[in-house]
Amino acid sequence: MPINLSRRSAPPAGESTQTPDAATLRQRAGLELLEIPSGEFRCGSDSPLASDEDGERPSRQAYVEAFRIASTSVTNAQFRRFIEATGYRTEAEEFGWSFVFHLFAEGLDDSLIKGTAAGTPWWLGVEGAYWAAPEGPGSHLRDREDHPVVHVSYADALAYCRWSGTRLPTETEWEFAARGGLEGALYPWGDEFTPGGEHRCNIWQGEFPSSNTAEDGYVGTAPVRAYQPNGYGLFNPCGNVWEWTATSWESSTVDLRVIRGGSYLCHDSYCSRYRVSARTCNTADSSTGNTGFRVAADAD
Ligand SMILES: [Cu+2]
Repeated sequence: MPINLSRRSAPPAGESTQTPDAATLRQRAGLELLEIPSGEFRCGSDSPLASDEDGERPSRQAYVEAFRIASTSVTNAQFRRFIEATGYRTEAEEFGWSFVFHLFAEGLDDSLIKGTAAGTPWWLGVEGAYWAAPEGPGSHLRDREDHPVVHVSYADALAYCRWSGTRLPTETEWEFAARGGLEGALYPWGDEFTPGGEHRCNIWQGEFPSSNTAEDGYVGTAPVRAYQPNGYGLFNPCGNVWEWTATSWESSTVDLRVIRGGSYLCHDSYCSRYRVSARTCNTADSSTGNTGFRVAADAD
């Protein structure tokens, strides 16, 4: 049987193949994003619990265009796909270390501990800690494929976004989506922290920073789909891990980016930023065991 040897369909030599569009990139990355309608809302909070210092209070009127956002933060499995496709090295790997919460570093050799973070002695700089070894050398992701990727810097998050046809949400988009359509509520599910005695997010219970009773089910990260989603279908916007946003923190000469949502380390005795309106920042090149990210994209 004759075979067709024509090469007409091959690209002419020297001509680069077309870059796939964002939707194709997202599909290749295995990402499906939720569609968030445009709308106006009160961003921030006037609650006595809200922080003036953080710029959480007073609330202000805000408008967001329709956009898309992931239902969960990026998982270890999703991030691995990116690393395997690109060979990308994260900033934690380039620097050779990352911040690990002290209770998770207990078995490590002292020689791996570079020191503690100023003012937060429970953060240890651990040599060899990075996304695939979140507690340093010898640690692994077995049983945590569906947990949020951590030890990723702002630049790492942007690199993943470029590869996956996405972007980081702005802070305002993040809050609008995290509110899930509720007006002025403290949390993504309402005003009561544990409705009917049921935990709805992953923060710290017990004595911070020495003992976590894990009453909510988790000492460290939880699977990204733990607990119920909010009204827009977002899982864990609050608690679990902090999420990088595209927004710059006001009045700073270094590159500080707003992070939102709080983490499994939030506890009222030290940090109650697990409210949906709460905000803080980190230096863009920081990586820690409690910060990840959630991707977004423009609407069509
Ligand atoms: Cu906190």
